[in-house]
Amino acid sequence: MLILAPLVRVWRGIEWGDGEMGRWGDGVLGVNIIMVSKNMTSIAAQPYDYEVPDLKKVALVIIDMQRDFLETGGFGEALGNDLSHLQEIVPTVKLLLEAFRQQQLTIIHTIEGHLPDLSDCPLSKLKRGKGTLKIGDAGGMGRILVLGEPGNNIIPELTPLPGEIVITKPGKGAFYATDLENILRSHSITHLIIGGVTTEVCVQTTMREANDRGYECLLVEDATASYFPQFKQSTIEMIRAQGGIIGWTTTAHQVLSGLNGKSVRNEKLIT
Ligand code: C5J
Repeated sequence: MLILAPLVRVWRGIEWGDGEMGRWGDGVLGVNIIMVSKNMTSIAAQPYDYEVPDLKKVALVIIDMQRDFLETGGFGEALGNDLSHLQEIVPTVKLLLEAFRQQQLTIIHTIEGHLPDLSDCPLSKLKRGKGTLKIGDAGGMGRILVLGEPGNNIIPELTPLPGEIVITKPGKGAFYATDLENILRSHSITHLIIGGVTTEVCVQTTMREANDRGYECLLVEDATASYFPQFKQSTIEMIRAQGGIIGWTTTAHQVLSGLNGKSVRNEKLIT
């Protein structure tokens, strides 16, 4: 669509087929040509709105919503953590998941876990921690953080459906020693909407890895949690500081409003 407009903030870019490229800038005196992408989705966010040029390019990435981190008998509890902060976000993550399923958008789940012989677990990781149980030990839900064990599965409320991508990862970041980057490229994904646990460990590591690879990342504040609320808060603040140095943050409500084409800013929900 071609619009002639007087002095305004303008999109200086070009649009083609299924995408566009450009940047916002101040209009000069006179007439500006604004190229508006037909498919643009805008989500109210901090430090400023998050724009998705085409929903085909976005993926919901749900990090490590595993029984090992959220349920008793798992890794999180063995490390002496209070699980309630993580359990609180389950309905919100489910809401996002269902919205993405309804709109048939790309969904990626990740699982942190190791091979049964622990050959993919560095000694440093194995030795670290002062918990009652270590990685590979027999816990209340099978061997701690070992792939295929009951406790290593995603919690039943968020079980992936056939067709949804599941990345198993030996590290904290979802890019390290996984196929994630190839999968994103093959799906032409450029924008990641991220939730899951824990905010300052696997979520933040993944977001930083993604940012360095050129992905536009939006963290959903009420769909992520830490065993330590102050770490969650600090992570949110450091991600969006300095004009969004790592990316954007928003709320699930604002993601859903944006996906429905009615970008709503609910300041009360923004932390
Ligand atoms: C941790 C994770 N915290 N998924 N893993 O060890 O954040």
